[in-house]
Amino acid sequence: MNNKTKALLNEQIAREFEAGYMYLDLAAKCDIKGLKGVAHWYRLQAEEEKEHAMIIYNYLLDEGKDVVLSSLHMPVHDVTELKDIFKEALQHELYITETINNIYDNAYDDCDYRTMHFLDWFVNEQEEEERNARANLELLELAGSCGCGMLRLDETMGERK
Ligand code: OFO
Repeated sequence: MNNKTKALLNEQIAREFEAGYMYLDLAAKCDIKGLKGVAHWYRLQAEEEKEHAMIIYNYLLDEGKDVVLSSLHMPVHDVTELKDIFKEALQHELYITETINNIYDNAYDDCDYRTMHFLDWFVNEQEEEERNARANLELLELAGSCGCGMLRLDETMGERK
């Protein structure tokens, strides 16, 4: 693994924690609106992001590389409407996909097959992350503006295990 890949993986640890931080923020925004199910969905997502960060953290250590933790930035903007919250989540996942692809490019250029193999999991995961974020937007579209629809959406998202 070259130094650039090592630095990018270290930065990605922060990106994943930031994603978790963002989802916690979105959870709070939904909770305060009474959307407890959506808040639950985002809380679980925040946990998942922490796991993603730890997968990279452990990979670096397993490879005998230094883990260098950096400051976290709050990635979320000032959103209050549920549609904007869902869009924000999708935009963020698209951004995370770009960052993963960028590390992959670097590993590819360096013929770092082990890191490419390691990153394959993240490439697949990002496909799922984007799909989930789009599915939430579709659910919102289906719910429409009536209270019953929103209640159903909240129940559905609250069932996430
Ligand atoms: Fe770590 O997948 Fe979302 O951001």
